[in-house]
Amino acid sequence: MPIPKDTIAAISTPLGEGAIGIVRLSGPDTYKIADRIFSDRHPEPFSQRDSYQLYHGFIKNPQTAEFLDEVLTTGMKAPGTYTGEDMLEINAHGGILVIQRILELVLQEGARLAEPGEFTKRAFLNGKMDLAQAEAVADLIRARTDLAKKCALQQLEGGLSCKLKVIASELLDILAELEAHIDFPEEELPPQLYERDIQRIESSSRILEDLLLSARYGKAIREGVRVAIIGKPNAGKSSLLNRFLEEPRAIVTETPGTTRDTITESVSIEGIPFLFTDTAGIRETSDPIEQEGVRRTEAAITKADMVLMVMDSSQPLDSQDEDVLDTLKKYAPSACLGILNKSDLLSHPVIEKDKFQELIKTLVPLSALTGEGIKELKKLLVDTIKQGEVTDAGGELILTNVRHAELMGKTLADLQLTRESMSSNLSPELVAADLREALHHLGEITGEYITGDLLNRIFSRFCIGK
Ligand SMILES: Nc1nc2c(ncn2[C@@H]2O[C@H](COP(=O)(O)OP(=O)(O)OP(=O)(O)O)[C@@H](O)[C@H]2O)c(=O)[nH]1
Ligand SMILES: [Mg+2]
Repeated sequence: MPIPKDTIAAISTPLGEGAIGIVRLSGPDTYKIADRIFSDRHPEPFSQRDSYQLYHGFIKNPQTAEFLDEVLTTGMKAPGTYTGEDMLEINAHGGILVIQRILELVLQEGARLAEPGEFTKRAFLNGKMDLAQAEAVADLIRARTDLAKKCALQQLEGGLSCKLKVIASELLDILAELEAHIDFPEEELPPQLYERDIQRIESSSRILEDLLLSARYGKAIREGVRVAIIGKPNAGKSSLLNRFLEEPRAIVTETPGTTRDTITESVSIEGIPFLFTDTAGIRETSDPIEQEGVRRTEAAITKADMVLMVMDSSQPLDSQDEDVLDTLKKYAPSACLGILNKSDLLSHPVIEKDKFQELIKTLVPLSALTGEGIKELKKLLVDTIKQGEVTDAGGELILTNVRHAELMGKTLADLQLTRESMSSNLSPELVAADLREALHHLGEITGEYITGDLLNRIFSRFCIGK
């Protein structure tokens, strides 16, 4: 993609009343515009001042001499800037009107209104960061939990790019060797030509596989984990929701059938957002309101990433529990935990594990009333999401971007093909073609190989002014 030659401008702070609003410019005409609209007591023009200094002064319309605002302005000279171009930041008073008028003025003086993410796009095009890093900027702005923020920062600092660079350079080495062999006639090729290369490709694949495994956890961090709390009436579902929230959000009574509608609330556990949905108890009923409630319960199960089936462990399992199990069987959710509630009451009956085994691997005793066992359940929820895939969320790199995960999957498939071609002792030409595909997909993650369309799509996710 060609590097743009025009100058862009945008309001970089949220629109609304605030103490300060910032108008940002980037591009070759930045200082020319600054010289025309900014004035203060210094005699030399703004363009001759030092970079990264804050100047107090005034914004005036040079065509009408109208005074717009008293501001603090910073100029930053290329190439040592965010975009790699000349940049200007005008800190004005934060009213909607003031800041809009300053933007209009810089547009009148020759700047163009920036598209969403265009500043960061320029940073990418000018080689200030690769695409994976640029995408991390958007993730950082959107981060809602500390962990999401940490993952985005790690990616922004080049954590992912660095790993991918090591792999790419290893693959390029192999490719260079293959290309050296291409001109040899077949019979002169050494036996076991590929033996070492197969091993090298396997170890690169392993790194990619590990990263790809972390993507599931990354999705949880980004979008939250949907957990449906289901069970027969009166099992203690609403009590469990309230226990997670540590507040009496849902109505709890001793009358079976209390909850009629689903209630969803979010709770952050170890930095992962969980969205818990309390549901109406599942049972055969002729009450149309309760029937609709049960229908909504079933919808919640289909949407859930994980299901908690709550049972009243103070009583033997009954036909209503069997009905719940039948419903579960129908929707077969991927992860399901059994909650043996009311553990504070006496007479723990032996739960017939066989009945569950197919659907529920783990049974957790707890008391939603006293809170006993809830800590263990929370830990289990987090572990189920991690599933041993990420041993230490603090240190490991976690893949949070769907685009990256897809491309990594493609790269791995290409590497698998390359390995197979090598094992079948195909000619270096053919093996090289497979390997080139892998490098291409890898390069799409960091933006080495990328089309203008895709770039536009990626940056349109950004906010204006970033
Ligand atoms: N002893 C004891 N009682 C509990 C426990 N959990 C819930 N209960 C009681 O069981 C009754 C039903 O609790 P809810 O939380 O309303 O049960 P539910 O599953 O939401 O019921 P429905 O909304 O009617 O389907 C209430 O009287 C609760 O106080 C527990 O762990 N121990
Ligand atoms: Mg309830």
